[in-house]
Amino acid sequence: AQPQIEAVLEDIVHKPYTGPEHKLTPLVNEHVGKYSKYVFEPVESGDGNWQLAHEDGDMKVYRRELEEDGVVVDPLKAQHIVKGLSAFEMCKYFFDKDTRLDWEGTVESFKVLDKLADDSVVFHQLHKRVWPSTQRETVFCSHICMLTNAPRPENMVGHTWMVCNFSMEHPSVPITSKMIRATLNVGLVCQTIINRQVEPGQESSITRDDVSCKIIYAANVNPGGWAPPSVVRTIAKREITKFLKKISSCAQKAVLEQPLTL
Ligand code: 16H
Repeated sequence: AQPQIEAVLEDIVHKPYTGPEHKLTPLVNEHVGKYSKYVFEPVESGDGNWQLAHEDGDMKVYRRELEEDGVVVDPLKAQHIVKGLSAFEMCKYFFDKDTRLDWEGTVESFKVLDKLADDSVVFHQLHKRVWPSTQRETVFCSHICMLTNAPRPENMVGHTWMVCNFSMEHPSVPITSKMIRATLNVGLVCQTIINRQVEPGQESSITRDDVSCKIIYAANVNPGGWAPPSVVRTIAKREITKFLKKISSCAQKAVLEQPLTL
């Protein structure tokens, strides 16, 4: 089945949410192009290296144990299903910096370095120090877009949305010896699932009670320096689980009083 899956993933195309193009458009396209395919590579039927690390209700967290130069860089992938909101609403909420600190437990503070367009922003983040290791910082570009031709789960309505966050360098924040520069590539892909039959043309009758958001979250983290493997693995599993739970409940609350946007 592998060549077939590859052919399907090859067809995925991303469309900018708002545009216009900017100086980092080629870099964004390169990352989103690669990551949008990577996120959909199946964990269950793949090369067998993915292990289920944690399961809690609809949430599943998988990891592949991997070390580079002695540093743990385990790829992580998670799936979750969140009731009462759409794919667009979830991605919008994850992308929105103004509510980030409501759910983001790993960040102490952040700064916008560059607003490239409404759909692309560069950030500098200071992460909370994990005792006893050195504090981490990150510089990354965050981009929100729609994916076309992505594999559709059963009972999906509307479009596939994605937020892609990838580490980059920025002249205004050189690497210093005070902190360790960690690097991450993250993809959050969301699709709306409907739990009742809707006749074609009746889409406007869909309400919040009818929908759930299916999330696939993939993260490749390099802590940027040696830390005890067991510590990194424990923290990674704990933080990705906490993150999924927290952002799900915060996003559900945030959209509660608003009309559904599919
Ligand atoms: O995606 C998450 N947060 C985003 C919004 O703040 C930013 C993130 C990002 C940050 C920097 C660069 C690119 C992307 O996307 C939620 C993150 C959830 C945590 C995932 C697992 C973290 C594993 C940490 C292991 C580090 C060990 C530290 C050494 C002791």
